[in-house]
Amino acid sequence: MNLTHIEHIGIAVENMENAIAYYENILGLKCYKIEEVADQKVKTAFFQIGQTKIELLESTSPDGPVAKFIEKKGPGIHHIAFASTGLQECLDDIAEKGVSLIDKQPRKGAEGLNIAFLHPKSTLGVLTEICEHPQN
Ligand code: CMX
Repeated sequence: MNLTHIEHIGIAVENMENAIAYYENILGLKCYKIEEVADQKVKTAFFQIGQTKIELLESTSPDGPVAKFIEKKGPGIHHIAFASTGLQECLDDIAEKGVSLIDKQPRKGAEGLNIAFLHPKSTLGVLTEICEHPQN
């Protein structure tokens, strides 16, 4: 098990344009990329801060996970993503310890990362993502 740092924090937003304006004009960060992840039914926007990114998430469909999250809990922190080296090994280790995995195997996420989610019911209510740069 080798987690190295917080890769990003995912934040569910209702309106991407307003959210980008807040991060740029109030906090002085710069949005360096907007990317749609079709299979997750989200549009994402990224800001770098140190080794970590902020990932804004706007749903592209009323039945997507981010739309459902906002409906239940309102906008706000949606997930935390840890960078790892050896993602499959991490997942096997976590599963062996009894935590339920949403993704048993890595899949492709935004920014070309290999990613997998752990179920929030198994992780003290925090949707947790483990990710890995493809070259690791
Ligand atoms: N954080 C904490 N709890 C969450 C949650 C989140 N982000 N999303 C859902 N939940 C909770 C709900 O509140 C609900 O709890 P209760 O039963 O106590 O009400 C429970 O999980 C089930 O929620 P649901 O709305 O019925 O949704 P589903 O069970 O259909 O799906 C989940 C929940 C986590 C399995 C699903 O959202 C998922 O697979 N998420 C991973 C993928 C994802 O979130 N993609 C978007 C981001 C993509 C990206 O970053 O690129």
